[in-house]
Amino acid sequence: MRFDEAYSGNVFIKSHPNFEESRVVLYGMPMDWTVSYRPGSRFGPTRIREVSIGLEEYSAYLDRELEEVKYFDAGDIPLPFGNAQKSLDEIESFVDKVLAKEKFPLGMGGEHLVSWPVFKSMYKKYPDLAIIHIDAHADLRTDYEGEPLSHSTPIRKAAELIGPSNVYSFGIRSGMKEEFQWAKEVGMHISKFDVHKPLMEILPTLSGRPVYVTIDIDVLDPAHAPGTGTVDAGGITSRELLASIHEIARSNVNVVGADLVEVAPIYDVSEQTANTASKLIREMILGFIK
Ligand SMILES: [Mn+2]
Repeated sequence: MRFDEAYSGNVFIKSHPNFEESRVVLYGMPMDWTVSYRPGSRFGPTRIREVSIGLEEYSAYLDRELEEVKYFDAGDIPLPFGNAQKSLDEIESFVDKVLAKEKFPLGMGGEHLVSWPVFKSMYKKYPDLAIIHIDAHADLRTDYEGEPLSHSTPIRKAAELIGPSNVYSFGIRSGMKEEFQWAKEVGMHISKFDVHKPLMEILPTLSGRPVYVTIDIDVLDPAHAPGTGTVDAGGITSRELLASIHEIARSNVNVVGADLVEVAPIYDVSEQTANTASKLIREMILGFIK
């Protein structure tokens, strides 16, 4: 992982070769060693980059072209296989460096636990940070079979770090009864099932706030995104997710970083998940960077 030259593997379409000149740093977090169900998301970032070659450089939604935003693809952070804590520490120190350079971190997972060290890093820089979390799962467990470093715990950790009233979850349709009860007790916002409509109501209340956006691809219905570890029926369409990204882009919140996680190419038989993810990344670049 170097900042002074681009990743030698495939890079996301149109990424800029120079780190210093770039506004955004795109990076992969190829970790899937705490998942409770199907592994494979460590290969997500690579596949998202590879299929990005099929994207148009122009966004008809935002009337912008990738040429208009300089972003540097730093490649995947080299992580020690099987060592969750050390991997998370590596991610945190990487994002610390990106933020020290005043760049916008745009991460690709990997399982959702990779967002936890990013939240920590963001919160150090932005003490009034809010998090917009778009996901099928609440991710509010304290542990999974006794293990607190699990892909089912990152939002609980985030809520405990930045305060539950600063975390806003959307699209949630799966979790333990206790997770929903805990959110209610501590005053954390959870919108069940839908994303776009509740987002439109919440966004004005976050006006001017620094906001980190974390998107788990499994918020999409398995019909739209089968290539993920923990599929869950009854999700939203890719059209609603795109509209939600655009709603955030058009709002007055100050998006300071974002990620897209849990793309697992081995379950993605016709590659619609990776192709969708790559379009989502394009829209995040063009929408979140003013
Ligand atoms: Mn998740």
